Amino acid sequence: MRIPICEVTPDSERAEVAGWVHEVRDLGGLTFFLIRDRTGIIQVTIVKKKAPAAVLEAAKAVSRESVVRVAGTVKAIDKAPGGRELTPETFEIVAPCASPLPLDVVEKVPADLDTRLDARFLDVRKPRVAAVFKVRSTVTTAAYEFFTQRGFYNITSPKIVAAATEGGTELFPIAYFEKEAFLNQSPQLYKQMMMAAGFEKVFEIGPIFRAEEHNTVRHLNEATSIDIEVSFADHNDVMKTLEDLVAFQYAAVADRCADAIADLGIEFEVPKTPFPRLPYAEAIEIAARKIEEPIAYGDDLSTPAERAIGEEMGEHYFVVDWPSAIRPYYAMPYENDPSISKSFDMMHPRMELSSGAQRVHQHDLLVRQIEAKGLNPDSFEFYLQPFAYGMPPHAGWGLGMERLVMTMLGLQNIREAVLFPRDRHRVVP
Ligand code: AMO
Repeated sequence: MRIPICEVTPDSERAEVAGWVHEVRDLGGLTFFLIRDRTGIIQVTIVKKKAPAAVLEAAKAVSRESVVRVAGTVKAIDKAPGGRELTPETFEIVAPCASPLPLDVVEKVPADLDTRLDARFLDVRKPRVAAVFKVRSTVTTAAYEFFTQRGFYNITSPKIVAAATEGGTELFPIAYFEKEAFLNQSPQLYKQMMMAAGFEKVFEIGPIFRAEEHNTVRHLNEATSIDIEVSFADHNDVMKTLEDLVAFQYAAVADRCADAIADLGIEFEVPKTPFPRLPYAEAIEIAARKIEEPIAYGDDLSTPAERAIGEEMGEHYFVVDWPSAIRPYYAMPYENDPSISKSFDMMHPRMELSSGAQRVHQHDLLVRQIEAKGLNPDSFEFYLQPFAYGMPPHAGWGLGMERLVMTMLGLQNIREAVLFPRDRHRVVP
């Protein structure tokens, strides 16, 4: 019976493995194969004088990256990967691989990101690339565990919607029978409506769509957002939940993904909580001191500003107390100074990872804030209605999955954290 390659040890007597032909080295009388599955690599050694004829025939015919199934005896060998090798009694070609390969899986020939993404299924065969997705899988699973432990309901909100959530122009229109509809930018309105439904603590991990034209290393047109909303909570409560989640996800990766971290060759540290809270006004002062371009109170944090502040902070941190003028209509203003809102961004030194706020839960104030942003309350009727029927105070945030994984693993481009990224130029594969 086939076993995962990682389970073949120097003490094993026999083993049957299946996987891809990673490398072939023919030394005349000896041929070495490296066979790879998702758990590891094993050396298969064929001594031409001793091997059965059928094994020799298959070994001669097989091309790199073909799928093979090999069974035989195991011997401890110091120099081989994992300290053992397999001498095959049977060697079956399960699925041949055409050549030449569009992409070199052993990375002897480096490929640019576009070539890699064009042949993504082959690219992900590289252990170093597969490691990213093993980590991402753990980051996702850990989030489900965290929220389940804390009594959150998992919700799924519609991705086909009629109104903009964030009020911007970043919407993808779609043909929806005789109407126009859009791909949703954020579960924002729906997770808030579930507070009126009495769910108290909800989370969703799902796609968000943003028709942002710019092509950067940290924007996608389809991203994954980890969203929460909590009733009877304020911005401080949900900031605590956010830093706890991020630390929990890092700890899960440290605990369960040692092999992936080793494949990636990175230093991995679980961030310490609590993350510092940096008031927006102070963040602007730091940026103004450190960057060349002018920046003043009331401006958004530009990329160079984020980088300069991140350098100074050197760890995860929150920027808190943003001017209401540059936050969405749903952010709650402070009672004693409505020009500032109970909103925050959570930052990695490299970039923003999350935005959130205590929300406006009073119907009339919300209508006024929608109007103040130049939006039409009529197009938010379905959203506004619950606010008139017993909406508790609530707060929440959205955390970008790809940016979280990108910064966790020190990836240069956000596309590396997505299997099949969608950007300005890429809708295939
Ligand atoms: P915001 O628009 O700041 O907030 O998004 C929250 C987080 O989602 C990620 N993100 C993206 N990642 C990659 N590419 C994109 N185009 C992209 N857009 C967003 C980022 C960002 O910090 N409704 C609010 C959240 C809330 O208040 O609950 C919202 O969507 O990591």
